[in-house]
Amino acid sequence: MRRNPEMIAHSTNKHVAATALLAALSFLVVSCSTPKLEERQVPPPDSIAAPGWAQGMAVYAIDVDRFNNGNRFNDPPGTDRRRKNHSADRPFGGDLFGIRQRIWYLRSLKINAVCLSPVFTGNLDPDYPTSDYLKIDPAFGTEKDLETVVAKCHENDIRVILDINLVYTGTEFFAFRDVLQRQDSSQYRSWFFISDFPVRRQDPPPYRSWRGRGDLPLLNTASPAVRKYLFDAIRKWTAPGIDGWRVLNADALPADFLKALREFIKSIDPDLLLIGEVRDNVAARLQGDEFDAVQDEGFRRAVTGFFARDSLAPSQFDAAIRNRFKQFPSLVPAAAWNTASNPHGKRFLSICEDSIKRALQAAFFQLTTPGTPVIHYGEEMGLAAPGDNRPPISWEPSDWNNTVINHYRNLLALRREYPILRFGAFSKLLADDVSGVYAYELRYKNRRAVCVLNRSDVHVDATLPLPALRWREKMFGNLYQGTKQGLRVRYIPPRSSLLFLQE
Ligand SMILES: [Ca+2]
Repeated sequence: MRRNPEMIAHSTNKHVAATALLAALSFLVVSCSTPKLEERQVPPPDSIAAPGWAQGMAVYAIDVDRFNNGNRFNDPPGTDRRRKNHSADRPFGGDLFGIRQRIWYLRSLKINAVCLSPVFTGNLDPDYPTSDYLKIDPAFGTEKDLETVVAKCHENDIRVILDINLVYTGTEFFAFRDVLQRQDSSQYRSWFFISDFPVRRQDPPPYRSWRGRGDLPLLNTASPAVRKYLFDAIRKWTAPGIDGWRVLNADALPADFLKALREFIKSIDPDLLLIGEVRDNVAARLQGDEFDAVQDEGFRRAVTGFFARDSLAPSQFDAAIRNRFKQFPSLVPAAAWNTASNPHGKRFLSICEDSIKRALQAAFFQLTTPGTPVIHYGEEMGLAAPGDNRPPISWEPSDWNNTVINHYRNLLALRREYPILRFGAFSKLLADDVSGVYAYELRYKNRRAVCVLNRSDVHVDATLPLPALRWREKMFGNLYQGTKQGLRVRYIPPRSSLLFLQE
């Protein structure tokens, strides 16, 4: 696949950016007190070996069933094709061909990679119990469909990352079925954690399972036969040219398995990206022997508290964000996969009680801070989800919220145009609990960008401690001249975000 020329330029200048970022983060470490919890955590290394192509990306996460139904002939039984009032527990019919049909849209958004929800047999169920890791679920399409999506995405400079659930399977998994049939004479008995025979589908089950659910038996990843089977599957699906794997619920997997998984995946191609979905304790996962990047809940918690619920004051938000940065390797900001909401739960806009302004501020922050922003399908169109119903999206532009989609398009285009928004070293400028203003600076190659957020419901003024430079504000397009006293910004609209680039 053709590499983005800017990425290559970045890798040659990585040391400069890295030094600036290290300096900024060292300052943060010195200036923050360390909570007790963090003392027990492993400190992040300075650097880990993440592929260069993954630096500075914006990722679009797709729930394959809900994204676009491109082929009605493979719709599973019980499909509910309604986009509005869709039943949460029924499939929508989305498939790989549907993704192929919308690559033009993904390209127009200027995202760099797509991350697809698990597509193996059994993964139509949103708990992703797998019954065969070696086959694509027929509801999603065929192996050829996956190959075509990968090829077409690559033609359009979009990387493809696949999700995989290695923690548990479904009871239809061939090895589990064999255990049900042959009981303790099954050659697959060691693939699970069976405490008692006979094994039946019952609750509580006589085997270890996900959250005590008998339909989701845990896989024994310590078994060499299980490892061989899973690694063979990963090798098979990596062959069409996918660019990486995101491992779901990675902190439920033993560390020695994760280390072996990394070794295996990197032996196929060191340029494959490996991401772990974890809850917390991210630094332990980023020591260079497990993941290149992690998607945790820290970012979501902080932006929800600050932008959606107003439960964090600017100074508390600042502390939460800086604490989070401390857990990541200072030289690899892309290691932090930043999501605003959980795709299986309430969407950010619904958490904001449909306040577009709050959602736009959170998106602004997500797209202008160190890390890899992960946009869940439809978020950029103003898709709301008040519950866990994973709503399908409409492809009628008249159903999209123009203010929201223009905001995302604008910011994603600015990220492409200005490397400082992807690689800039972050430092706080102002966290004013009285006015509600939070401002931060990004620095890259002796240039500065300044982001100012008014998280209040009134117009406010702010003076930012900056040298007397000339600035272009990119959201409204005005020119500003700083003075010896700093950059004075008057009458900042309620719940708005400003982006100043040094002229
Ligand atoms: Ca379909």
